[in-house]
Amino acid sequence: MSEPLITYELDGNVALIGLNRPDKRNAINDPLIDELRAAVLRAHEEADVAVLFGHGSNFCAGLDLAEALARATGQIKPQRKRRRHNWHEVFDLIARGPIPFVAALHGAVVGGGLELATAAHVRVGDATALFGLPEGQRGIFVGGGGTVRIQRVVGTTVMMDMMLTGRLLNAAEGLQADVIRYTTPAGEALAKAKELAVRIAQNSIDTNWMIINVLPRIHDLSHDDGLFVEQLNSARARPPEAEARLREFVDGKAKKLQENQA
Ligand code: 1HE
Repeated sequence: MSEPLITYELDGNVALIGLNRPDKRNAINDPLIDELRAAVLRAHEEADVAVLFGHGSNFCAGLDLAEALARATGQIKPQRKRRRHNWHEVFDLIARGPIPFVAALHGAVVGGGLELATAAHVRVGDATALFGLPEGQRGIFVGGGGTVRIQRVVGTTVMMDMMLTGRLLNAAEGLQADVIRYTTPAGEALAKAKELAVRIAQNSIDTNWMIINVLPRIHDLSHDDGLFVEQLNSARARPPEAEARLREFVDGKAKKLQENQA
């Protein structure tokens, strides 16, 4: 049997999802997207947080260019019916699903690899990480949600520069542009991502859901509609768990916030 294109492991309440096509630098083809979809849905069922990482020396080289060529030359037939782009579907399952995702990034994080990374909610990059959007050099355009997601993370100016000049950002530049929020020495991104995932898993599941689903939607609303949606959600945040957690603080038994420093 051939190796899976995606590895999956449940470590306590954290799912570890690994891109596993290192000989092709974890380039994303249709079978890999299908396996990623299955892993994400499984994590939704049984984990409270998931970590996304790449096996081998890179996170992900983006779109499988050989498959893209086969499609462009008609060797892969287009589907008879129009349907939602499979990357949009799967990346949205990550970005707007029931659980937060932490991405551990190293080596090349380019094109669709960066689109996938920005579907995650917290991103860690090690010292080897390089972020880029080489679509211009390949004669194609971003298609995995990057115009929406990457543009919101780094802003139009940075994204346009990355796309027009093909410039790669290193870890320090990625940190400055908010592509990542944490950097580590080489080889340590996954350990840091796991540590953050364990910490995130200690939050209320309900609040985590609101953070990843309500916050980005409010970002897209007007001031007035945003405050309205905030009120609907904050009024709803009073499950028995909230009462227990509030009581824990009032009784002086809650963990000190200072323990959460990066
Ligand atoms: C690939 C791919 C790929 C590597 N599709 N096969 N993405 C890109 O434009 C990035 C293309 N890749 C690279 O620039 C480099 O491979 C890397 C910088 C990522 C890594 O370099 P290196 O020297 O470690 O590896 P390599 O020798 O270039 O590649 C090793 C093998 O992986 C080789 O195959 P082999 O059979 O000859 O060993 C490569 O062909 C293969 N490989 N990357 C297919 N991307 C929905 S829109 C999204 C738009 C995009 O993502 S555009 C960006 C596409």
